[in-house]
Amino acid sequence: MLQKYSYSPKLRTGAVVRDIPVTDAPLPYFSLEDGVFSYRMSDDACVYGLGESVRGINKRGWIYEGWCSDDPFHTEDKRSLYGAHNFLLIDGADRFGVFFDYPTRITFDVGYSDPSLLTVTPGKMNLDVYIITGGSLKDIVREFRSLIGKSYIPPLFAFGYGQSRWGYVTEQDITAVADNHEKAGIPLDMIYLDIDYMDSFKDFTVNRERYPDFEGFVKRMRSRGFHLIPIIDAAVKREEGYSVYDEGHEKGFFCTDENGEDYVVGVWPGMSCLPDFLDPEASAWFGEKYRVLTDAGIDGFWNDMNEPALFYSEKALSAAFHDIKGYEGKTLDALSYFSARDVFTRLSNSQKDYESFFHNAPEGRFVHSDVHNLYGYKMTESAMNALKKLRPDEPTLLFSRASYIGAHRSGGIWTGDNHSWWSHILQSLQQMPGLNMCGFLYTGSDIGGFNGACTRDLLLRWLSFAIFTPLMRNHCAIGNRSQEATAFGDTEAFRHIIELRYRLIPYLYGEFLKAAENDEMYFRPLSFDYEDDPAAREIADQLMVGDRLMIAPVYTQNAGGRNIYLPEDMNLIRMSAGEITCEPVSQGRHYVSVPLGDVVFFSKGKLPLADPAKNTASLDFDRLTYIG
Ligand code: MIG
Repeated sequence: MLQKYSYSPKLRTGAVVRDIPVTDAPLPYFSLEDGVFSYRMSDDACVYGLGESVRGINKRGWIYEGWCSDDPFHTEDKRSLYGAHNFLLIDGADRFGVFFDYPTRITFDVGYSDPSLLTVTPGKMNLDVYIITGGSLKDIVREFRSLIGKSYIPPLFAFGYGQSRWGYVTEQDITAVADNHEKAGIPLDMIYLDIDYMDSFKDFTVNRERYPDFEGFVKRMRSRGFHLIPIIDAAVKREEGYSVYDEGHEKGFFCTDENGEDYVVGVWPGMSCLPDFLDPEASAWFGEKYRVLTDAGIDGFWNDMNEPALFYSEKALSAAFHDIKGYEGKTLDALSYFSARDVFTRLSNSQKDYESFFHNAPEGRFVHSDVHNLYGYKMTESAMNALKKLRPDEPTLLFSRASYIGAHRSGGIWTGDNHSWWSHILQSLQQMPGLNMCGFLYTGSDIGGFNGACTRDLLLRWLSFAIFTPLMRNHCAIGNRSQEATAFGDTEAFRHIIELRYRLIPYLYGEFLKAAENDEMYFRPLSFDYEDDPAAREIADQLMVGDRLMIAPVYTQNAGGRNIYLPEDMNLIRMSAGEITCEPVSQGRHYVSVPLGDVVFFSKGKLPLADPAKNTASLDFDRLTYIG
């Protein structure tokens, strides 16, 4: 059963697609006092959900915030990451799902202040609350997903392997990636273009020194089997004579300050303006700009910096230069030195800036801080609405960094700037079910880690997990050690693992399509499939993938294997040096040896395997063998 409770929302977020009449019945489970929703959890209750966040699959014991944040340190003490996914699924004495449709900062204290209390605090009482009850955990998720609408389905090539790096600058850099993978026989479908392909970081431009014949280059790479996937940033450089800026400025399509002047912020291109994605006309205008790249043969994009991330604002920066003068010539003690240093560091993503610019939504004018979590979502929607018109015959690959529930209909997301840390393999695994609950099926993390130095063993283990994530992209930040599958000398082990991904695509893509069509989860915690098994409830480092597969990846350094739990008898499938074997394993706990370079997973029934292929286009879906 699905019930809607309404507390004077000020605008339609667009998260839900079904019109549900507001019920007169009192809100169940929660008491509501002074703008705080409280629910007393039974001792055994698990709390699932909250999409992209830190910590375990069971969210109990920590405090989270729905607040889209550009934060490149995904440590346990954080409360929010790039997405705001306000859905919880409680499974204890009561079983229910609850969605808080609220466009700005909201706090979820899941037994952090009081171990048995769940409290949810929106800043203002302008929201809708949906409560879903009845049936299994899977039934509740299905009902929620039918409320928020169908998940985005990417083209088949998006299930291939992608190589990315901030720091590939020229056409030659991209060609070298293609050559190296070809030479090593490592399958590859996508090569990503980060901000350096642009002219001075201006959206919808191409640096013609670095790509003298961009259109020809895109075509040549396509004929070799590679899709080039450029990045688009949210903010538009303020530069007279740059048509995107000129048009946006003239038509009033940028966010404005309290006086109606364009609000100017510093991001990669320097002083820039923020397209007002909440204004339907501005949204349609920005989306149409992707044409420059689709006309050049581009069929996929990633949207970045759309929390929106702000390094500083023009106003705050000039105030900071004024403030810093006050310190000059003085003898600073430690505290005043630190406050001097903070004059600049505190400028980034500041609440004060978010409170200083405005949107023109259909419902009226809103200060950004009241609608913050919709920005990335509406950018994704702007892009996909246009891409459906620009490329009507084929789906376009699209994923975003920031998101809100609703964005899952228009694109996927990646999980942002993680690190080359072993703990981040596990974190990525633990984020997947929560994201899937909220409709984000096309998702994955930066394989090998974005910041920090990746090692050969880390990349092998990370890939062994990530061959199961729909988005499978190796990406890292500028200045780091190279971490391509071709960067660590011997490439054989990498080739075998990535080849296995391609062999599994008929199963993985098939299960993905089923999950999207039937409003189901592609990745599930074991407890969703084995509700009556108390041991399954505690497993936080294994996942079900589709109907018939279970993964239990190794995520610790120098481990030669790991402990696993089988909720029922299954087949252990092992890929070792390209050879695939299968043996039955009985229900219960086991230690499984997984030498570096081997991949081990489990099946319940037959799995189709394609022949090895160098890319998705050459996969033969008619010639399958079966294993398990
Ligand atoms: O401030 O475009 O998360 O994937 O490589 C950093 C450069 C901006 C952040 C993205 C990352 C991308 C990087 N971007």
